[in-house]
Amino acid sequence: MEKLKVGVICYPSLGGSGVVATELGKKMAKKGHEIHFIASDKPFRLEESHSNIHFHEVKIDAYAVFKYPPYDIALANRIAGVIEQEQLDLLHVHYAVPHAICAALGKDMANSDIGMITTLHGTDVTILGQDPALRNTVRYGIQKSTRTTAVSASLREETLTTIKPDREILTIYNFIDEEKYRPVDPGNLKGELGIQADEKVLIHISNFRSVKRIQDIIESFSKIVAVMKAKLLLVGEGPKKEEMLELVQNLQLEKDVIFTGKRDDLPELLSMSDLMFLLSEKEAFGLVLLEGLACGVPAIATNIGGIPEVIEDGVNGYLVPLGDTSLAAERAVFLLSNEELYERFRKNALGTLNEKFHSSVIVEQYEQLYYEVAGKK
Ligand code: GMT
Repeated sequence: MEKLKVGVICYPSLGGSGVVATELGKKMAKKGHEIHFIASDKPFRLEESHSNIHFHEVKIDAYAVFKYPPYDIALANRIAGVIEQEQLDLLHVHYAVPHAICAALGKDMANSDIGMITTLHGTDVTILGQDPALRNTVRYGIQKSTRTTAVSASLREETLTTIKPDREILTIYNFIDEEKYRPVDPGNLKGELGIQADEKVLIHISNFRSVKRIQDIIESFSKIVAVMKAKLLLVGEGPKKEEMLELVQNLQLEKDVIFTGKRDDLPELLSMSDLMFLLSEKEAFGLVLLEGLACGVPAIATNIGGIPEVIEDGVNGYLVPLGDTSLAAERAVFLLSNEELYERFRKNALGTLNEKFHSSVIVEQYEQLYYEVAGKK
């Protein structure tokens, strides 16, 4: 089969959409395709180089005439340049706003009719798409795309209902790198973090945005730690961190809640954890759940968005209604106190990735779509 030249547009910073874009690009490069990342920074997981991977930086200069640096225009201009210079076969755009619009503009600037795929990741639809000022922009981006995908059936449904595009939307689930995320030996990590051998470890990993409702996790943990020996690891950085530090102080939980900051050793941290918490109010998929499951960590998660497509209630975790911190605590205590049940959940967690979320399955789905959109075989 002919190899393709693909332009990939994504947010390079910490976040699931950037991770998925990067991991997919790496897998496609290994399959022999030429992948051109076009972004404001090198995507943060693009650490290893591969001869099929290229990075085209979008430089955004500040000019006195602009109140805000014109990221969108600079990106469109760079996309146009790369289409022409590299003779791309297609574009794969992650996150609708503004990326799909920039890609459409870039194609127009280059006078190009190459196909373009837009992958919707979540808040591009569930938050930006709710804003009347942006809804038409999201719809425009979808209409300009040859094909649009959503990372869960729930996000697909929500897009069809709220954005009402007159285009089909395909569900292609997220995936993770199974070679990296698997049960590993955490060494003395527990000791280094001041966790005793007989304490259960609960973990939450996120960008600490308000949508993650970390206050619910802390509240739920306060009920758990009242009845069993446990520590809560809060991994990541973000706008809500200060407020969460304060809440922990107010609840006098400083001894048992550990803020680790951003960490690179996620497989080790997950491998020493017993249970993941994700109590978000919106979550199109919840990539971090897959990372946890792959390391054998079941989850307590909210019954919203795409989460029920990843966590099966009573199988690889428990689902709870948004804001029900008592039920979240009750389920956690029940699972952590019952060894046999826990072992079953852990086994099921590890098995979750064998079928519908395996990278080989998902990469194949994207590759087929790439060929279809590029009009090549
Ligand atoms: O939309 C966001 O909040 C950011 C975005 C990201 O770039 O991490 O997260 C979304 O995309 C991820 C990857 O597809 C999903 O795993 C997250 O569930 C989704 N976040 C939300 O829907 C809140």
